[in-house]
Amino acid sequence: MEKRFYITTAIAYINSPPHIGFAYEVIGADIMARFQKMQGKEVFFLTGSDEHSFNVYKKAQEAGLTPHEYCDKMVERYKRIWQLLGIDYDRFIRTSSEKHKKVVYQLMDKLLQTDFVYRGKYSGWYCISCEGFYREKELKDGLCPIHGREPEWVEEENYFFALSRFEDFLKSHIKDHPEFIQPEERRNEVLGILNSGLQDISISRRGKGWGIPFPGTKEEIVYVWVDALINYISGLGDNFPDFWPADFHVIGKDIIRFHCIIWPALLKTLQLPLPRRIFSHGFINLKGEKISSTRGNILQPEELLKEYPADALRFYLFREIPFGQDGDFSLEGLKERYNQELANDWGNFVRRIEVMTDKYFASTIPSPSKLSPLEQELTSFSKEIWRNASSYMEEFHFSLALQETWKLIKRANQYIEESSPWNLHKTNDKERLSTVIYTALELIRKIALLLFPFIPFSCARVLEDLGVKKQLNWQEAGEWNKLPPGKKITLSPPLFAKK
Ligand code: ME8
Repeated sequence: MEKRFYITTAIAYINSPPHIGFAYEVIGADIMARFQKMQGKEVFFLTGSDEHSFNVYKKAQEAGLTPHEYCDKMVERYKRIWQLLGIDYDRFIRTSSEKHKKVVYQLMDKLLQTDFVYRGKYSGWYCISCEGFYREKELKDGLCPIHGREPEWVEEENYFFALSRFEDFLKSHIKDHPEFIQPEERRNEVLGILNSGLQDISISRRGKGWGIPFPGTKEEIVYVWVDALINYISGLGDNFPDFWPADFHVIGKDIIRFHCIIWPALLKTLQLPLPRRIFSHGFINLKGEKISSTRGNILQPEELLKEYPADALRFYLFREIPFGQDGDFSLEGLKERYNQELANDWGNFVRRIEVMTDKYFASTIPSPSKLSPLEQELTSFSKEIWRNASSYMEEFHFSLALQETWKLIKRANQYIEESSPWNLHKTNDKERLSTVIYTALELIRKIALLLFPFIPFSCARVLEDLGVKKQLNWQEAGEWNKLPPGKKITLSPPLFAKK
């Protein structure tokens, strides 16, 4: 088994604070990174900021700051929110950092030495929100199909990259590596783009003093998308080339042509291995419309976190929306899932069992005796849940993994009703009572491990209550009898206060 695992998110344009749409992507990557770590992998998780965009430059000017000063402030804000949301990244790469700029410059220099780069004249439409070029037929009623804003007409002489020469290469790479672009719908979309023919792209732009100088030019800067894509290499620092290629680039569906066409073509030209997999998630919408700073319909995690714990947000997004598809964010939905599933189904179960352990066994883990058919059935049921959840996790089917885990939580609650420890206590059936409470504590341990990648704050507390060691292990979520009888547990307040 490959021991290393490298996962990245897109790097955001930081002309506005992170909205829930981008947070969704970063949480998704965090869930995968945590899951892989629990499997004993050496994980490198990269996120960061895409700073050389014109919108960033404009925002800084409006704020009366230099772009650097403006970006420093925004980056602090991003990092603070990621911390609040429990994003356990290894490095935050900034494209304005000297290290990144150096790598970009070197790679551009190398690219210039190939026969895939030539001088040419560009004229066409450009959307500054996408920082992308559009053909006339790609516009929607003359507007950018993603941002709905009017594109600029641009005419410039600059360097071109011969992207059109990569059609066959990309088609056969996608055919030979069906896992390369996920989900399948996006793979088909990329194949569609390839079938309709590629055009060469310009990779240098007339600079406005904010960008990475293009080697050998006086006034040109590296096209911001080429600059940004290289973060996946520069962000590794000394871990390049050991961690390259990336196991997963996690991105939104609006930027697949940059990641699935331009990036692999650049890498191929630079004689570097291609990323193993690119996973594209869908959009978070508000009342059916994509949340975006350009559209101004923003929902900020900062606001939501005043009302709900980070775990609630993390849970809601991934329980509600299959990663890969679009989904609507609703405050009612968040509240309902929080109250019903987190507070009632899961939080109450934990609380009840901890209280009973305290009451019946002075908070000491009891010793189980002979398992009844009820516990035997529960053992095999939970093994099956673990197996299913494991394969769903590998494939980014997070909502299905949670669905499985919820089956176990429901079953666990049912088990307590069926075996009614309070009656066993009344009739002084110590043997049965020990077995039931031990089984219930084991269920908590297993479920908390299954849920840890999703709701790490509360699960860390539960596992700590049970004395589970810090080095969390996914395998152990599939095993029984891990809790040592005789050890004390901690009785904590309820996990989730009802709203
Ligand atoms: O595209 N729902 O930056 P960005 C889900 N800088 N995901 C969303 C979303 C929504 N409503 N809105 C945005 C860029 N995203 C470039 C990336 S990578 C080398 C350079 C996602 O700030 C979007 O799809 O516009 C992208 O993956 C990420 O947020 C950053 O978007």
